Amino acid sequence: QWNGEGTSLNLESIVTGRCYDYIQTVNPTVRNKNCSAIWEALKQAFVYKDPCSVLPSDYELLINLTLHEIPPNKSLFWENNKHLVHKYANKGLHYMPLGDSLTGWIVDNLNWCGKPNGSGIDYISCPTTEECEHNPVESFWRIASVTYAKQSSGVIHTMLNGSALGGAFPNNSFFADYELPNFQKDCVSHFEIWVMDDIEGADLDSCGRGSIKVLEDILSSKGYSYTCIDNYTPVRILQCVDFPSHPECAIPSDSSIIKPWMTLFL
Ligand code: ENP
Repeated sequence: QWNGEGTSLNLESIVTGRCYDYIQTVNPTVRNKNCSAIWEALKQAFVYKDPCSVLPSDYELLINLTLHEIPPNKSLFWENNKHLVHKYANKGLHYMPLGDSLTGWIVDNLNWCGKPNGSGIDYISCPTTEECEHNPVESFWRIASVTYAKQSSGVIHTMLNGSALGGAFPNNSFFADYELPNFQKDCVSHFEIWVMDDIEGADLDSCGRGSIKVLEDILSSKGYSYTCIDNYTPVRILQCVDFPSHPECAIPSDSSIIKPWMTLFL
């Protein structure tokens, strides 16, 4: 019936299992979460409901039950580079994007929607956001994004894709629509923007031009200070793991990279 994929099979087991895994092994600083209540809160938001009538507010209980501190300076926002962001974030150890917080972790990459009859869950198909805005997955990420931005403090990091066709800072993105408007001015000290081109991609956007300029102007108009860095080296090195022989990833062989301490071994 719908154009999107149906509910992920074994959703209850995956969500509940991810929840226990998160609090016991991924991020044990998060304690005292009730994983069965968390599943029930997700279920009540969509099961037996019309999949085009689920609102962000239907997830309030779920958000409250999964909430924990996002450490200052550890928030990481992004568009169009999910894989790279999560490699760099390293399951919340290096940075904590929404997908590495308990709220995002339990449903990342999953799909879910209801139907008014039968089992109450549609495993065949779910509406896309083009078909209807108020679908269960879109509404979940909207309230999760707003809450995450409100909780974020200190230096806010943002990783954007300078090779993305729609622009590194696209219109109508979660970052533009639900996160940027919800930062708490008093809690945010600075923004750091990393514009990462794909290793084999075009340099379409970079600091100070195109859609990044639009983002920079929005931050300035809101009174935030920011730094913008093109192809931030630590992340570039991580990209090069997948392209070891690409010229872009060559390590200079001349003496300019020989540090004084290295001469001890020469
Ligand atoms: P996409 O389209 O590259 O990737 C969406 C995929 O990442 C979906 O599989 C989704 O899981 C998962 N995901 C993880 N975190 C988010 C998220 N946070 N979000 C929507 N999907 C998320 O990413 P988008 O749609 O452009 O979203 C990027 C946004 O995430 C940025 O605003 C960033 O700052 C934010 P599922 O369950 O849908 O299969 C917020 C919205 O953190």
